[in-house]
Amino acid sequence: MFLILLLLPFSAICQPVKLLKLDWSSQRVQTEILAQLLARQDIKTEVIEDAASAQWFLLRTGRAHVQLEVWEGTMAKEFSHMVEKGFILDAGNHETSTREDWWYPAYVEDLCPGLPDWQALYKCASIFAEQDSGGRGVYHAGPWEKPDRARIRALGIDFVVSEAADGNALNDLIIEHVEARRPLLVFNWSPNWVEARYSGRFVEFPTYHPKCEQDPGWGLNPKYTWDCGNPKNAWLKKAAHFSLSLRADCALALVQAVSFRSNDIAQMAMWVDREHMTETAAALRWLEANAERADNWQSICTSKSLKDGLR
Ligand code: TMO
Repeated sequence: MFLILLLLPFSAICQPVKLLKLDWSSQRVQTEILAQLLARQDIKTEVIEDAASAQWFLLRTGRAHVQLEVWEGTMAKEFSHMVEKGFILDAGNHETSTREDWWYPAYVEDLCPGLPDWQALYKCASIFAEQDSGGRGVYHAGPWEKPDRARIRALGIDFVVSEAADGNALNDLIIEHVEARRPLLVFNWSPNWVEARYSGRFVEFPTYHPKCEQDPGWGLNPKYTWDCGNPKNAWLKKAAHFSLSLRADCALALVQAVSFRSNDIAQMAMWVDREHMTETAAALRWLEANAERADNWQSICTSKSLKDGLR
């Protein structure tokens, strides 16, 4: 027994698994769920809270080990780069597709005929004008997405960007505008709580292509990049620091096994953002309602093939 303990890599026994808890609700609830599942396997965890913009630095330097919601629309580029460099592992996809882009409540279509086609925005930018926008339309961005100002320039639409500080601020904007039936163009994503409460649509920009980000010659505008929308039917992945593969426990296998579906993710956001449940309470509620799935994921920790793999 003694000998076995000595032979196991020191760091793999002693280091807690550091879970990144970022700045939107479903990700925060998922992180709490994973903390519970790891605790049930006697694996120590530590929760590292930060903004999404800090995640790549934290993962690269091993200050964080797991990020459970990597969204293709806003994070694919850094994620792929980090996987290529070997800093992180692609720990698999959730069973959902995703979208992140400019969104408006359905009643806006009466005021701006032609939507969801983005070209409608040429004619009706002014309905999105606000007090200090000098007659130009305002697009409300969050702290996550890609260069919206570059997209506005490349497509030649008459908009300015206003940045909300965080997800709560965006949620408040959506609620206020919808309740007053005022025009709104805002960053939104799916799955999220919004689609369960309000009807609305994403603006259909020119279809995404990786070249749109890199090659000015690609697309409508020969001079600029970003003349496209974000990907539709995009993936949602889990990222794990490479060191998880060196651990003598089931931490990595468990992260690989965990998979949430659209309705799980929308429900988590609804509980926290609209029903004001704490993240921990939401995590426990999800676990209670989905005990069988959680047990299934955890069964990886007792499976023979995993034990053999670790030997
Ligand atoms: C990363 N997010 C889901 C907020 O777009």
